[in-house]
Amino acid sequence: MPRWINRPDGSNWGDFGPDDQIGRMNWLTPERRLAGVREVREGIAFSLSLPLDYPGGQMVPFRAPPRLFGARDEHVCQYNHVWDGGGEITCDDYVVLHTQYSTQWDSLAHHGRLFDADGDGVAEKVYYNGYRADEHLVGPAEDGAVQARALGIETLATAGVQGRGVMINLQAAFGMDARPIGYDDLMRTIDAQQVEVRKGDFALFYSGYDRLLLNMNRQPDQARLMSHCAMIDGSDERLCQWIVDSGVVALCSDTMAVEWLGNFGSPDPCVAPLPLHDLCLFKQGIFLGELWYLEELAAWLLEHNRSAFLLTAPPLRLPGSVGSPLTGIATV
Ligand code: UVW
Repeated sequence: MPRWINRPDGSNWGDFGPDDQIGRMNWLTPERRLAGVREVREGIAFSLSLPLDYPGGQMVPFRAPPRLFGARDEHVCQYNHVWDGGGEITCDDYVVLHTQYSTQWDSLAHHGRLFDADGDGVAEKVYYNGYRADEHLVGPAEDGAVQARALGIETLATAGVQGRGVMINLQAAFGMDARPIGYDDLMRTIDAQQVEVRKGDFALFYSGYDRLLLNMNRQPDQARLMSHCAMIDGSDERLCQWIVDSGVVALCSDTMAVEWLGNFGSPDPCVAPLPLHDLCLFKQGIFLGELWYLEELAAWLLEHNRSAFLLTAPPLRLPGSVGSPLTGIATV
């Protein structure tokens, strides 16, 4: 039985094969990686991760900062532990880590919707390419355990996340005020900054949110964050069409959600809270990278009148997880 008979309007389900789980990342070919390598001229590398205990606190109530513990068996904690005999000491630890707390990749399992994929007249919970809640995205069990048996982040980890990145510097174009960026604003910025976006690229959007957060020193001021920074607006249909047509394999930014959050929490049921998540993760298989640290890379590129670089940004190969921290590297 096929997983779906109906595919959502504007989706590419099935175009990369009936069992595809990486969507547009299929366009990250050896040729596209070589195009990324050709952007390396100086050998300077930029780390693109925040410290993973940022933003600090619980801006999203169900996401908490990482907590480290000493690893132990029933007898002893292996932390500052002196071995019997020669006086050697060892430390082992483990971490309780919300995979989407800080700098992260969203897998295609992060966001789905109620949709009648099997054509029986009843909407069911489905994800990219018709993968289903309970059958493929399993849980939560009584003890809270969950597992993505399809679309988990390991699908991205094994896709070889290295290619040509392009920076679109919204902060340089629009400053630090909160502003939804639609198609016209985006085209003006791309032209002014001479950004050449090609099929198979990673598109990075810099807003200045990372610096705001870092200056808050793990005590994020939500109201201040919400009243700052330009972000791309998924309610603009022409902008969405540009994302589809551009051929990019991922959208990444230094903000919480990549997209403008002005409609999030609207009581109007016709207003989609996260339209870009819907377009990218559910319909098109375009991965989203959030809360990346982009400040130094964006400044360097601006100063050197450049916008393209080699991006190397694999997630953890953590089977069954719907997201992952990462420490991406941009090489210019
Ligand atoms: C938001 O937090 C709104 O986005 P995400 O769930 O993708 O992190």
